[in-house]
Amino acid sequence: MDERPILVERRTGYRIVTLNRPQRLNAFNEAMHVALRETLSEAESDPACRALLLTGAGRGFCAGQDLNDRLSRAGETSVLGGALEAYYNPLVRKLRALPFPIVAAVNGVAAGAGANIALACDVVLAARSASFVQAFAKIGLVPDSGGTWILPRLVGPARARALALTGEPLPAEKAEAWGMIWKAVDDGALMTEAEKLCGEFADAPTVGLALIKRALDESWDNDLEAQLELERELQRQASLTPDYAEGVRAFMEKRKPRFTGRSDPLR
Ligand code: T3D
Repeated sequence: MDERPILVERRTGYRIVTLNRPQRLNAFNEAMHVALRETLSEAESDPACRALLLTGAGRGFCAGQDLNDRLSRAGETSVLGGALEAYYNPLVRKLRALPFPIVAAVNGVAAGAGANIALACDVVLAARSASFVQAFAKIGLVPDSGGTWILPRLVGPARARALALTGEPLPAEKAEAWGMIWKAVDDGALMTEAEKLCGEFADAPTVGLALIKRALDESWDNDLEAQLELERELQRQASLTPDYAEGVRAFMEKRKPRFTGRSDPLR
């Protein structure tokens, strides 16, 4: 068995990143956090990487924090906060800010921070057998990794409250019906569908997609006036990319565009 906590497979234009602690349902320990951080930074600095697929090894996606690391020998628990500041919060910020789409392929249970890290990705596909569990309330904690921010925005306040307060698992199909994820797919089709999507993103106008991510994220804090201003500015930036020129040319010539994903402005 491969002992590395994060596995990376390079494909043309994208990378598959696998959380790899299957015996603990891919729960996070420090080594996994550090390896994931390095993996995301490497992907970000590689201009050939234009999308990323995040999934889990074995039967789970991720069970959040490894609780073995939270119990001392004396049977006492630890005071928390430090790990959020050092690892979980930077991870969520990074996933939201990466300048290309992140597809989560949720292959099994996603619990605690594992659920909210999946929801921080741009497009969430889940196997029909998967479920999402805001497990925090069951152990006396508060949803973290952005859960209290993103859940009400995705499913509305009533459902977010009940999910967070009960810690009840939400099956993938219901998550799709509630608008919490993009799609629930047959278990056997999950990776094929997720890779197909990443392949499409890898051929897409990457800078434009990064600007779309930014526009949607910033919209939560903006009124309409501010958002219209932001759209004007981001559209200006998008229009300077070679991919915009190529997109219009390809449309007029009735052919498939060949996007480079580059940002160098036209002169
Ligand atoms: O710094 C901080 O600590 C703050 C940050 C907090 C972030 C958080 O994520 S807090 C929430 C932590 N996560 C949980 O509370 C979830 C705990 N796990 C579960 O509730 C259940 O395991 C699941 C609902 C995820 C899945 O249930 P099930 O029945 O499919 O599997 P299982 O039998 O419970 O688990 C399989 C194995 O994985 C089992 O080990 P074993 O008995 O086969 O040796 C289980 O102990 C282990 N496992 C599952 N989750 C964790 C874990 N081991 C350590 N930590 C876990 N989180």
